[in-house]
Amino acid sequence: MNPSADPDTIAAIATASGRGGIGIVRVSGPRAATILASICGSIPAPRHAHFAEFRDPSANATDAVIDHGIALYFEAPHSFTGEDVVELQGHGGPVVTDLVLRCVLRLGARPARPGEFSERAFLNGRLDLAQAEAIADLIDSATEQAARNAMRSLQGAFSARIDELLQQLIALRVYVEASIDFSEEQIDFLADGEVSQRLHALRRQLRAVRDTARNGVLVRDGITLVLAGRPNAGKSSIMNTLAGRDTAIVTAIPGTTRDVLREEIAIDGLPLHIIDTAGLHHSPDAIEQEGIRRARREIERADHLLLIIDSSAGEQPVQVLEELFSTEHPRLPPLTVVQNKCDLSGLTPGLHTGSTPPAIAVSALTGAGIAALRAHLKRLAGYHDVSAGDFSARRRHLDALDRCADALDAGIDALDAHAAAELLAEHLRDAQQQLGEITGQFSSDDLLGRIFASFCIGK
Ligand SMILES: Nc1nc2c(ncn2[C@@H]2O[C@H](COP(=O)(O)OP(=O)(O)OP(=O)(O)O)[C@@H](O)[C@H]2O)c(=O)[nH]1
Ligand SMILES: [Mg+2]
Repeated sequence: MNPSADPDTIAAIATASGRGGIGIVRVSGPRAATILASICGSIPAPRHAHFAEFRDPSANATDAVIDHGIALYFEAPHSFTGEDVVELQGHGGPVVTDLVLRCVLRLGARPARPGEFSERAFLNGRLDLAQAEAIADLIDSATEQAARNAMRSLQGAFSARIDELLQQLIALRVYVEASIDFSEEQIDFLADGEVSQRLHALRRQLRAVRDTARNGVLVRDGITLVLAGRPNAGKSSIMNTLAGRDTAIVTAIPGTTRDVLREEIAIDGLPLHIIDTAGLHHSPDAIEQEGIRRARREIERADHLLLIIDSSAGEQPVQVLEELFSTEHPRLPPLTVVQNKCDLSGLTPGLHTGSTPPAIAVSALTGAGIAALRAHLKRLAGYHDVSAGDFSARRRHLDALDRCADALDAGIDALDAHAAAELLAEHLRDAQQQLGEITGQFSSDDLLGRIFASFCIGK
């Protein structure tokens, strides 16, 4: 039998590509132990580090030893994937690690797809979907807060909150379904206030979980902020001040910035993707025109727009807005006016409450008002500083929580309208289905495919 016909054993290099101290080839599936025996000569005791030569059985005697290092064997089901897993920890060079991997593949494994180890861990019940996603989020974390949140989700903090909601929802469903079965007593069942009370309590808890999850999404993804305005208003100066470094060139010459510049910063754990753009005006210059076109494209995609105006030149927010955007931008993102150069204009630095859109006076030169701008950015994102109860979450989870909330609301309406118990039961079933999508109880293959495809290979 051709061993490579066995589709169930997967292998991949689990360490980052390039040179390093150690390179790990990971194998999972029914042939893992046999492959290990072929390469190392024996199967070491499970979960014991075993120093061995890694031999290629198909090579001639002089070239047989391709590396040496630590072999680890995790016997099913006590492994990450729940299957037999082998790790060959050799020297971390791209060529030597690849030699080991190729040898493993020749012995009957096939290359793993991105995320396939985690997918198997999920399918074998070693972790739920939200936890599996947290692994990818932990690896991709751009800030310390994001990493801490992802670790909490991986440990099950998010899943535990979802399970808590699920248990209550299931208990409520049982109660309502029972009222259908005993239909003569149906009116009493639903009208005694118990169902309504529990539904509302569930709705409140769901809102609390959603708030924390939304913060988790913010910590993971951040918000995109575009700085735009007329030439010379101080856009690049504000970007540099927010970033704390001289990323953009600043000069007194209007039209200094011509291309789109990007900077990543974090305000108390909230990632901000800041985009500095060319000053908007009617320019005959072809390069500037292209810069302005790009600026407008970024504005359309942004989560928030900071309209920078030069308050010392007497620019009025409404006037600038009309001039720059009235014809060409039917749909602007939410925006804040930043009245820059308040050191020259004499405006009091800080947030000026009561104006629409909100306006903040700052000086990129002296730093006055910048703290207020940072605080404002946090507030408008709806971000709260990360606390110990937080966890990482994704947009997908928020959508599922929202659909669950809609289903519960529909249930509350049905109850208030004295609709048939069957209708309420149907809404509750729908709500449970939505929650189940988060942890993967009700996920379609299609969804799973999309989620795990975004992982890295070897994870
Ligand atoms: N006094 C004062 N000068 C400032 C302030 N902010 C920026 N400037 C000056 O204004 C000029 C233009 O600043 P930039 O940051 O290059 O302005 P910009 O909006 O990026 O300009 P373009 O890229 O040309 O569109 C520079 O000479 C800055 O030093 C401020 O708050 N106070
Ligand atoms: Mg500039």
